[in-house]
Amino acid sequence: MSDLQTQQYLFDVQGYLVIEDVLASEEVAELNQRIDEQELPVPGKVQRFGSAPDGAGFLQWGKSFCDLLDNPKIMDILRFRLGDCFRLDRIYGMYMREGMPRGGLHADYGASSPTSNAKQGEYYAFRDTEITNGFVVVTWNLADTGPEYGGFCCIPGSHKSNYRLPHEIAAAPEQAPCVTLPNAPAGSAILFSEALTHGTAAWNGKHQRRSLLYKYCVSHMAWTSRRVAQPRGIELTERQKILFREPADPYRHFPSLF
Ligand SMILES: O=C(O)CCC(=O)C(=O)O
Ligand SMILES: [Fe+2]
Repeated sequence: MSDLQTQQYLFDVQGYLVIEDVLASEEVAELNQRIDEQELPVPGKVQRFGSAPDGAGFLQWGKSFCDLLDNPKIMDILRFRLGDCFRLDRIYGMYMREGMPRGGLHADYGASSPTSNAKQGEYYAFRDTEITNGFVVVTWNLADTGPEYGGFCCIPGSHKSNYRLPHEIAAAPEQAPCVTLPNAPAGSAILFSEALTHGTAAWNGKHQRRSLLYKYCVSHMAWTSRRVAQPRGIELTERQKILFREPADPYRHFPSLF
């Protein structure tokens, strides 16, 4: 799926996109090795590692983590949803071992978001000025995820839903045919809109799940009042530095990344 037009179409229709083979196996191995060196606790109740804010999180662990920030194979796709001016809002890693349970389905924007005033089963008109998908996540898979193993799951197209997620689906997503677990081998990137109803499926893989999540939003928006810090002692490009800027009006107070 290399054609940009096809990627744009599918991202818009599905609310997510899997791009395979973005990272070579050597790059995946290098990132995994850096993570091994951290000697993280065995995943259990804690599923996250290297989070920021505060600090620089896993970006501090090496240049290879910083190079993912604006990997050329994802920048033009991020542009579809976020325009020319966007910033890095949060990052964290996710790791899981066999037998770890699922998380709840959720969406941060749109009808099913906690802040939406959509009522159960009642038509919900989106206001023109409401930002329903100004927030995009890029999940870098350092291990295979998919229907056989678990990992990221979602309801394709739900970012355009007019109704709240029904309780029946939220209570047992593993039994709901509308919930998809996209096949995303190591080295692939999953991009998704935070308006999409999504979650974490239980982990059944013998191998450890390892994903790095980079969360971007339009330049004039922020999820949190805290900021991801630039890593110390690692040279960033001018474009990478833009991603760490404070929220501001696009073009006038926040430069284009392109
Ligand atoms: O990849 C996953 O397991 C889902 C992560 C998630 O819920 C999120 O990034 O908002
Ligand atoms: Fe989420």
